[in-house]
Amino acid sequence: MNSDRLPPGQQLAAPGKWPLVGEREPAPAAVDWRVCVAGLVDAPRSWSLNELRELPQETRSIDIHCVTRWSMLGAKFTGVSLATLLGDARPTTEAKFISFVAHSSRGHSTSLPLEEALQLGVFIALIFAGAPLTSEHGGPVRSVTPGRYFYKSVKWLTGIELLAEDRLGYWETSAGYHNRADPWHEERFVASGISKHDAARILAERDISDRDLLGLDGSDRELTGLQARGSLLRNANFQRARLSGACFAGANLSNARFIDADLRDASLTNADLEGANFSGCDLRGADLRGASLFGATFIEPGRLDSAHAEISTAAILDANTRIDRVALDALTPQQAEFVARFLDTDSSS
Ligand SMILES: Nc1nc2c(c(=O)[nH]1)N[C@H]1C(S)=C(S)[C@@H](COP(=O)(O)O)O[C@H]1N2
Ligand SMILES: [Mo]
Repeated sequence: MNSDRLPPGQQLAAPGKWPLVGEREPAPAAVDWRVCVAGLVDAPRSWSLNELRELPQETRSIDIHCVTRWSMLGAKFTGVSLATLLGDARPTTEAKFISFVAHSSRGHSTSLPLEEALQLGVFIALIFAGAPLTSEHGGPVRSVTPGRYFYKSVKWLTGIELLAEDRLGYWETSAGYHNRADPWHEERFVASGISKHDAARILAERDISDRDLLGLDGSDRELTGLQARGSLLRNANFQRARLSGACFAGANLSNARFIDADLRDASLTNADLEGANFSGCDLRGADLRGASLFGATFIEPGRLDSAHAEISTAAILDANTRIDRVALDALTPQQAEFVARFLDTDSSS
């Protein structure tokens, strides 16, 4: 059905549910919200919301793909094309990159090559599904970049800056997100800077708490009781690793792979498990309370239709596996249905 519109490794979010990702609110707003275009342009200028509404509006149906593996197809946004704004501001010939800056407490931004932004048809959205964009989803105005992971679409847009050199955005610098972000090529994260040899040395210490180890390869290792409290392990590979009794409390394991790993009695409390893959992983006695589960996988989606899911593709859970029932809201319906079978009502807090 929609499989030709779903890039590799993505799953549909629950129908009608638009997950909230990243910052939840803008910085306290000035009364008069303006979007300005500045930097390498002939005519720097800014628009109030009313002035934006007076420009030619377009409505576009966009397939949203979040790097944490949920997708929402056919999201209807209405707003002004970037080309319209740049037609007025006129980038100089030196302008090669464009940065979209949010009015947010962490000064969030993201960037694109200018030519690519125009080719992709970036636009500035004020309306979602016929109603003003809600604040949590970037209202009053956000950028929308079709054809890229959704972190290339900034919420609470106030600044558009034309640049000669690229200026990496928030996720691209602080989280190792890939700067090209093409979902069809799964450009989620930059490659790990840690060699397999260094990974072995680091893991031999048995305590990697609070360390930044993006993309660490711990596959096939004997890591029983590993201490990884608060460590940054986005995109880490723990395929088939023996991790029973390990502690990942508060760790960032976004998009980490635990396929066929042994996580019995491990603690993953308050961990960021967005997009993590637990197919075939033994989670008996594991504690996932307080963890964020957007886009997490517990059973390979392809196997869900068959009544007899192959055992190797499904996580192993039991009544001692601790997962907050509310956290299931972040899963796709199929994943939630699979996990819910194992939760007895007493163990969900
Ligand atoms: N200002 C701002 N914009 C942002 C983010 C953020 O944290 N702050 N997160 C990005 C990411 S990673 C995603 S997936 C989308 C999420 O938008 P949503 O919360 O409306 O789904 O916003 C993007 N734009
Ligand atoms: Mo995202």
